[in-house]
Amino acid sequence: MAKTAKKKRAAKRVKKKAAVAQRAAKHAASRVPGRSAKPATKKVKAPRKAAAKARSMAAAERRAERAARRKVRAATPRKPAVKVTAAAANGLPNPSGKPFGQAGKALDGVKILDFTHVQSGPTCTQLLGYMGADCIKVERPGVGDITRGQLRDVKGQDSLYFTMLNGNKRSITIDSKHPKGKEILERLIKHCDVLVENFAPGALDRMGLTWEYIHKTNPRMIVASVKGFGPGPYEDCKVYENVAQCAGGAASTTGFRDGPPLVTGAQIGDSGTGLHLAFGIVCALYQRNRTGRGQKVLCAMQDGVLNLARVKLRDQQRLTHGPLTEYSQYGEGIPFGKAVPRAGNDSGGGQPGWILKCKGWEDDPDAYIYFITQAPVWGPICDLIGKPEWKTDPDYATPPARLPRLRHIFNTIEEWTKTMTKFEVMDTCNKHDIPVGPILSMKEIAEEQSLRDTGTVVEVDHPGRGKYLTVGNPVKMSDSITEVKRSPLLGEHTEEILTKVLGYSAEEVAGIKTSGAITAPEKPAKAEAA
Ligand code: CAO
Repeated sequence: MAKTAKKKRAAKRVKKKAAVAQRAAKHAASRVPGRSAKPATKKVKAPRKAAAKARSMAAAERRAERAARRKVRAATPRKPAVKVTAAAANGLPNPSGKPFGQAGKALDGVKILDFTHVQSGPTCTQLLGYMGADCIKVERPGVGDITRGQLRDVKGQDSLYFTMLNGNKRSITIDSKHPKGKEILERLIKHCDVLVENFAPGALDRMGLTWEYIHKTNPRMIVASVKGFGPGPYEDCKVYENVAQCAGGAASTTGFRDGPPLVTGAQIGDSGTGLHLAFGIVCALYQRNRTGRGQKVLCAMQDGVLNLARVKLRDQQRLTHGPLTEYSQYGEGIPFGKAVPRAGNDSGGGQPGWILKCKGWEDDPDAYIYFITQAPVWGPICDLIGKPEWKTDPDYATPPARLPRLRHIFNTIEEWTKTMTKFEVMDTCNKHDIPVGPILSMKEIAEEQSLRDTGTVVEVDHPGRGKYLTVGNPVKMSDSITEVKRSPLLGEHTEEILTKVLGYSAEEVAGIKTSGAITAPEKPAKAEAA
């Protein structure tokens, strides 16, 4: 009853407002265009009675108009009222009024149960951490991620291998095979959004953490895994970086034609697959917004490497239609075999390139520059290297004419680059839009101020080992600013997570400690690695 009365009053208010608006509109329409809306200073006063009569006639007219409109409305079928605003159309909240960079981070609120170790998985979760996710890294009591002790440079301290891949995470130690440990893990599964792991095939199942169990415990949980191979003949194999580089087609296409296959220093198998997995996780989180449920996300390292080496699969198919003319082997008259050959430093694209010596190359192994003879800047290249006649010489003037002569062309350019340092070549060429790249040593990169300024190279302070350099977030976002935090000590956040995240009482924590589920066994489970 009260509601109906309220509704009636509200309807009345709306009608009244509409009438006022209508009067205002009529008044505006009756004004002579261009004239001020101000009333004229001299008003002709109408006699009172006449004015009252006019007003009541006008009111009667309006009543009649309203009644007519009501009739029309009643006869017209109603459309559902749709309130369209820019934000509501996408189901999004209104745009934040906070300044960019002060509205939190992209993955704020996302909770990651981080079961990763070594490199591929930790790369993925560190990136998610950089984006604001809360990464809870589960490690074996007393042992932790094996990389804590690998390639140690400071005695007794976490290695750079570990610290540079595990920033922006919290560490909890749990023996996942201990009954109490399993109970803690169950709480973590209920609490988190994503479980990320890169154990050997079958290891997670052997812990009892099967997809069926996880999905039943928390249907919203996304289970993301890195494995060496996808389903198939090698699915049960353990895989490390270089195995993936070889199995993914990178090694057979890297190196020089007359040398063995080569692996590359960039960790395309581990870090590359970690990146792919991070992409899959974010997509699964997005899809979960619609479906409400989690899913399995799998990235095989072989697949990740192949994805990065896809230009070589392109060339494999081109090979069936003839020689690969941009490979210097073509210019040298060496026939192609059945598979894509190693192309040395040939540029992978349609613009020929090579690595050339610069001043000081005799003593400095990195005094080189990558030089691309991009077609549109062929003229300036000829002028710079003192071969202006090549601009019109039919043997050099066009890209197809140059292909069989690439070795000679690059040798000639090198005579010029050897007269300058790599940075001088860079400066000179950039003035003419010629694409070149100095071969930067890791020392030069570590000291490069511009990389520090952008947060790509970051110095972090660690309580055990002191200051170290790490690679910050390579993805820069204007509204999600990355703050790089040091890696956690082994089990640094165990108590904090048990009490503040999982709600265990102090007595319960004491019980868990004595149970052996979070503490190191008497004897270390594994000898410290080299
Ligand atoms: N509590 C108790 N046990 C734990 C534990 C914890 N918190 N964390 C790990 N373990 C156990 C696992 O359950 C497993 O035990 P079982 O084999 O008895 O079930 C054991 O530790 C070893 O795990 P693993 O087989 O994954 O580790 P590994 O060192 O033997 O192999 C690797 C390492 C990388 C080759 C393998 O994990 C793998 O192939 N992963 C997938 C591919 C991958 O990510 N490779 C990238 C490596 S980076 O170069």
